[in-house]
Amino acid sequence: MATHVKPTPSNARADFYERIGAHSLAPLWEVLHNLVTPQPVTTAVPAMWRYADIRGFIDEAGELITAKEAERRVLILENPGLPGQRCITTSLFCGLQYILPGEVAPSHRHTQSALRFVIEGEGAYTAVDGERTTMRPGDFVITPSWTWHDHGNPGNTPMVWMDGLDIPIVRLLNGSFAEKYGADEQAITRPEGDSPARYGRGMLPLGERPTSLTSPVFNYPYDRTREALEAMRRRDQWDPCHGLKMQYVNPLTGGWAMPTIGTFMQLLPKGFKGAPYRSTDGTVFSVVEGRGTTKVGDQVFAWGPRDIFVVPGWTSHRHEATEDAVIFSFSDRPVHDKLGLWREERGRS
Ligand code: 1HN
Repeated sequence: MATHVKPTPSNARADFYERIGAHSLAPLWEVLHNLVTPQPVTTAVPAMWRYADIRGFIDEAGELITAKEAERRVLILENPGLPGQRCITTSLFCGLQYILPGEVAPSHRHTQSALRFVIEGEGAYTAVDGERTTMRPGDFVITPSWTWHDHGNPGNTPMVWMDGLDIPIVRLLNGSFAEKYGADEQAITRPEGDSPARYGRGMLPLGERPTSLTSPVFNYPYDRTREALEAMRRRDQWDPCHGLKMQYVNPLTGGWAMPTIGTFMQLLPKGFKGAPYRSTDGTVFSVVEGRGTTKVGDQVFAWGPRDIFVVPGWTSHRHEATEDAVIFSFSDRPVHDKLGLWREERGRS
């Protein structure tokens, strides 16, 4: 396949293609090498959104439209290589959502799964299926497919979080359903803290079996994540490419927390110089603490807290940290896993 020779054009062939085209037929031999490539090919490109460069636009959006009118006041992080496609990789959506004190983003549900990763501010809550969780910076919060969800900010600071959704995956499968709840806020049926008590303490209600493909823990708070990384760093378990990288799991299955999106938190110690790495899943990184650089393809992104960058699938990258750095990331790896498509390659740039 690597040394494919394009068929020689001829008038007879061109005429044939035109005639069969009128019958919704096309010759595979003209396009085979584009359909079945020797390696992954994507027009998505590496890109970075420096928080300081875009924060002003988030404020402006807050003056232009309310959360209620917008339904979700989100600025889409659109991959420059996928113009108009409203996604950050070919399989994932990413946006920054803004909710001001006193606002409510009205309740709805959809078949797309969503994650929130809190970037700035605190005190807003998200409600999922009758339970609220209050969000703080660094928290990873899940909205499972087809669950009612609304957000509110009863506090006094504006909040910004990153939204990650599997919109392009659901679109590919033509599986989008959505509906509005009919009131701004859904009925609350369980006290805040119920889900972490049942599922977030390394214990489970006796005999409980999974009833959903998504983790029942819907907020993985940053203080616990950070504590785990800090405790682990005392031992020598650094990966040459990833530093100390943890995946978020569903305690009922031990598998991914979400069926379509893999989520991770990694610690790169000051002075870390990572080896080159690539894998088939495309990854969005959101820096929580520290500074460093990531070389992605031919570009070097110098990052600091709250910056977001994207590494498309099968694109070689290497991290370096000039300070202790903590980075959240999400990717389409669970889908690759389930379909037997996931591959990685270490050490080659
Ligand atoms: C959505 O429902 C939320 O619920 C955020 O907060 C971002 C992007 C596209 C479609 C639906 C939310 C979204 C979204």
